[in-house]
Amino acid sequence: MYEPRPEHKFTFGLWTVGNIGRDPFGEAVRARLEPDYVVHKLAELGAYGVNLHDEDLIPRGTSPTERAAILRRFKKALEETGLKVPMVTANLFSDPAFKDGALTSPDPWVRAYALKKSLETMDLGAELGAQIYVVWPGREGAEVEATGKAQKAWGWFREALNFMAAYSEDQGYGYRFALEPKPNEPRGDIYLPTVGSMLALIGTLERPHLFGLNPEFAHETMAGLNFVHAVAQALDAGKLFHIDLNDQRMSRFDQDLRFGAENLKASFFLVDLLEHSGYDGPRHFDAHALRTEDEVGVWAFARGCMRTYLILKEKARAFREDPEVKALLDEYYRADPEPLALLGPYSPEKAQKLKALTLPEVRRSRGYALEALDQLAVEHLLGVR
Ligand code: 3MF
Ligand code: MG
Ligand code: MG
Ligand code: MG
Repeated sequence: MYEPRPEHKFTFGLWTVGNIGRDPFGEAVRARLEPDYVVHKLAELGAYGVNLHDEDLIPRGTSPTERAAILRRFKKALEETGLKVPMVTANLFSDPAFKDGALTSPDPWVRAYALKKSLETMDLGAELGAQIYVVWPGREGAEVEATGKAQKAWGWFREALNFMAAYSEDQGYGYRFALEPKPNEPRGDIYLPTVGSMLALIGTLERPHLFGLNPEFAHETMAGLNFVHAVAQALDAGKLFHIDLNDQRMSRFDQDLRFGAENLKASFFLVDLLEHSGYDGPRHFDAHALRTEDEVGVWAFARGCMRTYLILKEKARAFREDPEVKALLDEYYRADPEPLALLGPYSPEKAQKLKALTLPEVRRSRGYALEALDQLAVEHLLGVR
């Protein structure tokens, strides 16, 4: 039971299981894993796919002949295992050139270079069959306000996204672009900090239908926001194009913990939401093994992410089918026809009737039975129901 299989659509980034455990204070603790080796290991574990930044596969400065050799080896591993590459993304954060922004650098040389890198990553992804292109604007932010850059950054970012979408159309690549918000780290502040701010930006683009979200559990959580609500809003807008699953303690540095390692209850309601929403995209884990781990720990981490998801999926199903839960929810959403007739689209008659409405006193004193409902969720999670 709870065995991951390709139809569950679990994916990992090369950079996640391949994370060598560097942190701002300490050196690498694990050796680099070859991409084709990662592909074979992930396939053994039951994953569906592997995602990558351009540089995870093709390090900066690789010659065209070396590039071809790397790609041959990688594609062979994909063919041997059946693993897919659903998503690619450009690394617009590691190169020193990007220290004051990539697509929103004040230096047009750097902006042009970041755009070139993005186009080349789209070419690479197309060769590998990717359909989703993630943009994480991790260096598009600031520590110093005195430049006034916050007034220009949106325009530069918008221009770049418009260019990329036009290029994708021109080449017939068919990408859907998934924008990934994060409030901070590595910049003091990042310009597009939340799901809501990304959604607002999409409405200002030339091809809004090609743009959606790649929300990440850790990113909303580190700012103390509710990730389940953020995903629900993205779904409501028809904009959940991809998702980064991991875990995180609130108001700490970027932790990228194993899925479900910290906020079990929020993870439970997230899986509940995803599984009942009709979302059929990849369930991508953007996390990595703790720095304490060797390679054995890396695969335990990867298997743990997927198993926890599947366990929570089963728990969510049982919770929704529990007759006591159903009865409480029926009561919670019970809707009297009288007020219902006054809601919905505007009409002058409804407005008149609304003004004559008196709220029955019992609507003030009633209880919503949420203590009982929440306790049922807790008991399902604890495995006693
Ligand atoms: C940083 C991130 C990134 C993005 C990735 C694009 C390195 O906190 O989450 O991971 O997810 O660059 O998907
Ligand atoms: Mg992250
Ligand atoms: Mg991270
Ligand atoms: Mg991420």
